[in-house]
Amino acid sequence: MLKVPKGMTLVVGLGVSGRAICRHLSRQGVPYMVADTRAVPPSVDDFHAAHPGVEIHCGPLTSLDLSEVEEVVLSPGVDPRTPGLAELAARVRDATGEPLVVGEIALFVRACRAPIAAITGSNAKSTVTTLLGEMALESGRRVAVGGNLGTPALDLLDDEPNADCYVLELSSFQLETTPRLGAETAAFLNLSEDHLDRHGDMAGYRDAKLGIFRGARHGVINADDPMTRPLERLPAQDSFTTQAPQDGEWGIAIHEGGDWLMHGETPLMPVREMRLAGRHNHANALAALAMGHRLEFPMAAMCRVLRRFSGLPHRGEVIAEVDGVRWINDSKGTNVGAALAAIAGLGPTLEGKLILLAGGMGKGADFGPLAEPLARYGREAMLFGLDAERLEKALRGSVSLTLVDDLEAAMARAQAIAEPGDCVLLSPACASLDQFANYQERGEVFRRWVCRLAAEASL
Ligand code: UMA
Ligand code: ADP
Repeated sequence: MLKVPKGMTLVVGLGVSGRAICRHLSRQGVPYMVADTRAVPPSVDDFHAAHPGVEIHCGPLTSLDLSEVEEVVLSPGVDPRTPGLAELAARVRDATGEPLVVGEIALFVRACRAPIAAITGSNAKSTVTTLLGEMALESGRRVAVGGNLGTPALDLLDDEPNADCYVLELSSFQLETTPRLGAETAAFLNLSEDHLDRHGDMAGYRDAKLGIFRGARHGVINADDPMTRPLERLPAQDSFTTQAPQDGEWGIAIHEGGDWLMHGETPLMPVREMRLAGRHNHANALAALAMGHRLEFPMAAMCRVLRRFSGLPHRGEVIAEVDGVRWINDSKGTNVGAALAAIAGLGPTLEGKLILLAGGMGKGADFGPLAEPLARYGREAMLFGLDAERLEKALRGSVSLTLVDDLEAAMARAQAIAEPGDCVLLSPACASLDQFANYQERGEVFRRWVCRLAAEASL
């Protein structure tokens, strides 16, 4: 059994975060070694070249003696309940009183000297994080944006050591291993089923997400989703709703004959001037505004961002309209809540019907909630990937359903049955990893196929 020497930190995981953790510890002069539970983790040779002399252990953690380890720092993809870690997780470090097993964000909090704005939720994290980052820039702030999205949090400290604000997207995996975040402002956007394979049940998943509020000076919650409420009242709190705002909430109300974004009684801007479409995106805008207001960004600057921001790739992205049929890439719709928001957001805007392309790894989720909006707006759903049959069972009786082998077959069938005015929506309600490297690759397959179709149609 390999013993981790006394005083040595153990980094678990050789992915994007693991490497950022190693770079951070190297900069801090902390001695560490690395473990990865996989027999052959990706790009070990590159790691050796970048960190000569750092020992790497591959395989089960149970074959490591961790009795004298200084601290264990986990990558987000590693479950703290992994065999070999479980009994350590209950212990604290004598030196700091912090748990012995923590994640990358715990190290970030220790080293960060500027206010943190942190965003979590089952969906819309990347959209709100990017919006808030853009609002900070437009307000003349020196901001660094990353976390679960883009640059790993610890690399931000090195890239932007003089940032006056860090905007972080945080996943339940990252929050689960963060003892105290201490954010200046923290938002919990929404909660729907996801990652139950890791967190066990909705209560465990919500608990992990509520970690966003530990030590927060200000919280932003979704008044339309009571599951986003913290268990104890925070020093200051704001809420957003897609209804008329009550008691100083951020919401939407009729003003000058149209829907406006509102802060309490104050109209901010008409929603039709936003480039992002759909009620779910109006909610996202309100969440970003509430956080930006707390950070004292000028309202005019924030509204300028909302007028120009057209969204991120793979999130409700219109790729082309071919023969009157719109093809939309929402490959980032990796869970039921996201697909639901996309279908319910788009459905009412269509002249024709919706053709849904869905499937992949369902992560144990209940697909039942998709049946009602599909029955209302759908023409047909093409189902592919690992959980296609489970989807078929859950959606039976809502729209006609076709099981196909893969996304390309789904697109060919969609093209054959679509009528002018229809919309073909890739919003899979599932992770992509059974048939693709990631959701981006899935979205790119969709994009390339549609671009080819559009080119052929224009000949
Ligand atoms: N793994 C092992 N054994 C190990 C280490 C990793 O089996 O010892 C596996 C994990 O179970 C996982 C994969 O390897 O399947 C990658 O895990 P990782 O923790 O090494 O991942 P990173 O490459 O460090 O990327 C992580 C986030 N990934 C996860 O949380 C799974 C990235 O979020 C994030 O951008 C990056 O850190 C930078 O902070 C991606 C993600 O899918 C986008 N996040 C989930 C989501 O958004 O739903 C939470
Ligand atoms: P995340 O980073 O949480 O995955 P993204 O901003 O990348 O969030 O969006 C992911 C998916 O969530 C997209 O497919 C989008 O259609 C859907 N979505 C966007 N806004 C909302 C919302 N307010 N509620 C539910 N789903 C949403």
